[in-house]
Amino acid sequence: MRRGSLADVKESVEAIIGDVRKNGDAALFALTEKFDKQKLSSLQISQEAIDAAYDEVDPALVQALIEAEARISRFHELQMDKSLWLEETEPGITLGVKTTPLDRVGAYIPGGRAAYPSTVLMTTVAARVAGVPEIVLCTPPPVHPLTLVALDIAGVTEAYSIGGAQAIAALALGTETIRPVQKIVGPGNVFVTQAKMLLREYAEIDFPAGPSEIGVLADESANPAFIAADILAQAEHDPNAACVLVTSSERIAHDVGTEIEKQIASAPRREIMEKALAHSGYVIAGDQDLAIDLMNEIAPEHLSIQTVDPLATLGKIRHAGSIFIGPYTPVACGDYASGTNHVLPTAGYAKSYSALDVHHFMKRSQVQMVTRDGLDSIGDIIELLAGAEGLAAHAASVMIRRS
Ligand code: HSO
Ligand code: ZN
Repeated sequence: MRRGSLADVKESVEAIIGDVRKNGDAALFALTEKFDKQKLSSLQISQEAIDAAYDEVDPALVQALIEAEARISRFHELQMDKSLWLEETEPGITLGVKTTPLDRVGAYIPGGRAAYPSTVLMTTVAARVAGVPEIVLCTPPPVHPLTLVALDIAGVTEAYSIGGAQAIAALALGTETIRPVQKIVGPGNVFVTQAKMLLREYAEIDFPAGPSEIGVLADESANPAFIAADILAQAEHDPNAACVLVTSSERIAHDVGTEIEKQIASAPRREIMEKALAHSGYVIAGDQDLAIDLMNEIAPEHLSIQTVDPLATLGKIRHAGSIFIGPYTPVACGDYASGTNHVLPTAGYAKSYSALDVHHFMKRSQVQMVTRDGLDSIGDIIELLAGAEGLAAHAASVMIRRS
């Protein structure tokens, strides 16, 4: 995503937000008819519709989703902090952190050409493992049966068939039917992303996520056919996807190019790939350290490390959404089934944002408990600093306890 492209849709998104704010559910029905060409009888997806979806989905696919969900759950459980820790940091002063899940969050799942049941799992399982009791999902109609099965397996508590900026507005502001959420996560097109950015006053968001990206760091030891396959897997996502190979080896750059030509010839999504490749490319760096510096500058959404000592390379990486190490770790592992999350910052935002995880759905309260003796050990400092700030009542709240 060009960061500037959000600005192009700002006015239209503001109009949609204004409409939802003013007209609530009525705006959602009308906008769904206008943009999705669907006349909805209700906004909420019923449990009957979800149950019926199982009959339309290949049982092997249901099983695949169940197994992916189990791995995603396990990895996200590993991220959990203690819900409360307390430590006596000095005599009479006990400090700690209490971690609490958010009460109600929203996940946006894009619709359109493809169904992404894997994204349903990624956004909502992380919230469920974090302990969020109310997980709301929005996705544009018509909703694919696989999406319905996935949201059931993930443990979503409410689902609505609305998409676009209007879905984000409904989640952030609330309507007659949809109560507002505290945070909205999940990928979307520029309209969705712009709506998320504009509504941050009402609901926190994960991060801006645009078209997919892959950066590959490779040296002489890499397998060009594997690299080409990973590049094409990213390129097939979106005509705006971006793929960059940075290597210290001219031969590898050449061989990856040849492999891409070979593999793309029979690829079903060749047209999309070609558009993505048209603004992708490779860089031959003078040495491996320069290659790593450049990759840190790019801060790709996905980073594939194909070097002779990949863990040494990993040590030097500072910015990447998710990192895939060694020849047998295609990015697709993290897209679907290893358990890591595939909702990741793009467009260089990996410099300042983290991959979606349980921490996005939790907040921390700091806790302290001070005894009379403990208060004596810091009382003078408080009284002095409060006096210097002209806040006599602050000082008095300590003095009254010490006298
Ligand atoms: N690579 C995409 C996620 C995805 N891949 C969904 C397949 N399905 C962005 O991380
Ligand atoms: Zn993917």
